[in-house]
Amino acid sequence: MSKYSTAIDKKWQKKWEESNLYKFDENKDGKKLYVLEMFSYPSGSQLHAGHWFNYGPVDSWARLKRMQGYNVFQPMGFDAFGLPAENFAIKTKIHPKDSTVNNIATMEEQLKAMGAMFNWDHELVTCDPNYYKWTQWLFLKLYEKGLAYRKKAPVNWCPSCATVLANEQVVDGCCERCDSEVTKKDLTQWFFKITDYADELLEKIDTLDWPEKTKAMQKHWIGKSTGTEVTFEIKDKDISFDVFTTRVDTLFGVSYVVLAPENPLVDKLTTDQCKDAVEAYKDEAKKQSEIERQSITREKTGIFTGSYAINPINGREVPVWIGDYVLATYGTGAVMAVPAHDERDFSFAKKYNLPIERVIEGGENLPYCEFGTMVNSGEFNGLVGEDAKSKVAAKLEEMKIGKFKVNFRLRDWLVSRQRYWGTPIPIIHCEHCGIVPVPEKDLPIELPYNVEFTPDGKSPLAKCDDFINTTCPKCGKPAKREADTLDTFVCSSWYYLRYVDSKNEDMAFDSDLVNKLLPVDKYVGGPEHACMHLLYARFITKALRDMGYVNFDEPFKSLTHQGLILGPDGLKMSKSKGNTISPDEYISQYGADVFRMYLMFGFAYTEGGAWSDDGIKSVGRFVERIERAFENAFDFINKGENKKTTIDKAEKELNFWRHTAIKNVTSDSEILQFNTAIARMMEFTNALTKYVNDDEIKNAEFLKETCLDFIKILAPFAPHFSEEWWNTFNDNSEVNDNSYSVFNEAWPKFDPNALVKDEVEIAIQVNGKIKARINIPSGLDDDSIKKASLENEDVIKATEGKNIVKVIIIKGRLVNIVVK
Ligand code: ANZ
Ligand code: ZN
Repeated sequence: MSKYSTAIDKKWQKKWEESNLYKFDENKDGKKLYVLEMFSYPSGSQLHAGHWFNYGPVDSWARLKRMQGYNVFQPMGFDAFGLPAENFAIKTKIHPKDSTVNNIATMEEQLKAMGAMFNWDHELVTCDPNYYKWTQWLFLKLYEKGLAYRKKAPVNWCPSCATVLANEQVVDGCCERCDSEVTKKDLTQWFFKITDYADELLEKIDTLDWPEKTKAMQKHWIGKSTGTEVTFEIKDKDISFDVFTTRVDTLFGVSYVVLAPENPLVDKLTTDQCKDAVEAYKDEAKKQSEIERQSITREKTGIFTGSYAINPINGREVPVWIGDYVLATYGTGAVMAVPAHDERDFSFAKKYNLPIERVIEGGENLPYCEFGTMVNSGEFNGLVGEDAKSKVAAKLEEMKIGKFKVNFRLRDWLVSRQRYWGTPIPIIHCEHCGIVPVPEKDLPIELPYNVEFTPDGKSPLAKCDDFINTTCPKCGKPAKREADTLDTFVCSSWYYLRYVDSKNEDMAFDSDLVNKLLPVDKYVGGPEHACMHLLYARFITKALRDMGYVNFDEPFKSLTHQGLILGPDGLKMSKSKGNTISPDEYISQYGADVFRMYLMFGFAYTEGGAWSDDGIKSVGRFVERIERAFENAFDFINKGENKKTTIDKAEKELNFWRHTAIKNVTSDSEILQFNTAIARMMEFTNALTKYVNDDEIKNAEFLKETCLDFIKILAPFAPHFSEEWWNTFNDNSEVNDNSYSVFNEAWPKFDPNALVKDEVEIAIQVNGKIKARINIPSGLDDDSIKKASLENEDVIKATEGKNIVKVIIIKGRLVNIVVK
């Protein structure tokens, strides 16, 4: 039975806290290292295995870095506003503030039981007025800069959450939170102008040490597209409109044009005969989500407006249709249709019997969507690809009916929510003065406690008279506060800055301090944030940089996504499936270090996998084995029996495993490859066990040194266990300062000489068949190896009377003698 238990955990947690071991001092020696794990949402289900997998191993990494001499900053806090607490409140009648405060208290306990070296002095909670005061400040700064604005727009509406959603929160047409189908509503909402930064957000991605997949997803979301805007005139009417095309080389092949049903020109274009049908079609289109409309597999529909447009390059008259596959919100909301070379146009033309004319050569079948040689295109015939595009574009430019155009898929970030549990937007609406920002000195605008927050599609704060009624800061007349609250992603878009200076009451953060500690050197969290949090935070950093508050471009230099820990059945853990793993139970059984080490040994960090009870048991046994070896070593050393001073074979052997472990634990952990690092410590344990169990006289000094090195490299992985043994071996009972801790020790360096084994065994083959095995001194040169091989008796026998054609030497392993 192991002596290691939660009692040891608690003992050292208490000592660490009392001695302020992990207090961050920005003036301490060592290069700063900001290690950040995505903060957690305080929910009733508390810390689950996924949190542990995020925080435990990263804490181990941070501890290793501390021992390597870095001045590590690793804060922790809570992303405490948001819908789950509010929905929970609606169900249980427990106020979101009360449930949140409770959940945070429990989670803090759990996080402390983990024994991570979080800098609790820097803790922040986003629903605390001390925090959201500065979220409001951020809003005002963006407003001042024209980066926060209000507009009426068709927005995503989740009927079940009764609130609008950002584009990023709509996944396959459904609400990211509750999976209900999202509809469109015309509403006046607040937006952040993230599109101003589209180009930089795209370009700078390549400078980041992030997972390639995440970078690709963000690039795709930003969606830069370069093409040409071409002007078409309407026949017999004084109306013109632009289309956006990425394939201007197909211009001669346009056989009709299509407008989005919502395009404001539609009413002007539609002839009297077509009016009723067009109106009916528009109503139908409104019911469909943008995602449905973009679906490749769905049958495309449309209707003729009665008008004709003129293709500016060849004067041809083409019918003007409306169709739901054209989106009002992309490009110009109008496309030139080239059925011979575009899938969607092709199926549309087939369906409605519109002409299909090839203007690009290549491939038998239509549509042919690749580049090719222009045909049926007058003076441009024979041109190919990019060259073709730029020549046609130049001609259009010269005719003043075309211009180069860059489009982005990225839309401005919709930040207002019609819900209660969020940061109030610091804006006042005055009948006389319009939109008036709350003066900075009046911040925070506190979220009132007594509010009827059952969702009905209207902002709950609007019904709270005490909150909503105020006076206009400009004219002093009665006015109303903004009733919407901010998307919680606004809270998390800047928290990594506030951590550094989380108690500052006079400003959001001290810029000098932030510039010193940021960017975050290592950020670790789930991949689900690729196009939301990780994009928003980059935008906010850039906006604050342009306002002079920070001096760096990117918030997170290096990013890792931990994998997912699945239930024992290999499925995603969920309460309803009954396959969840409760960390607390395992910890009380095995101790926090075994739990942590199992997570680090049982899974590849970026992959995760299925939980296994056998797995944690075997890590428990591993810890017991180390314990036994340490105990035996400790007893032996204390007896003071042996005075052997020479290092002979047994010591050399153990030393080899010791330095192999130091070397590989260092390099594997560096890249968060903890499972192989622990495997090396298992080998080290075996070697140590063998040495202490050997009845021959041992070298006590060497043994102690070896154990101390082991404790040091084990310490990041099993912090409580290692601290206990460090203090046992060193008898630190009299120490009164912080020098007691193994975490103030320097990380050991490996000795390359110890890794060279004196002798290696090699196999000798004759014509590919093994004839002998010999031991040779390692590092022997090729000529000597050849000589030693040929002198071997078995080899002499096997080669007798034959011609030696060639001797092939594979260093350290094999000699092959080729004979005829
Ligand atoms: C004519 C054409 C011919 C096109 C051809 C493609 C191939 P990306 O790359 O995504 O930017 N398009 C433009 N605006 C649109 C809208 N609002 N809704 C739906 N489709 C729209 O795609 C640009 C292409 O998508 C444009 O180039 C246009 O079709 C279409 F052989 O113009 B193309
Ligand atoms: Zn006013």
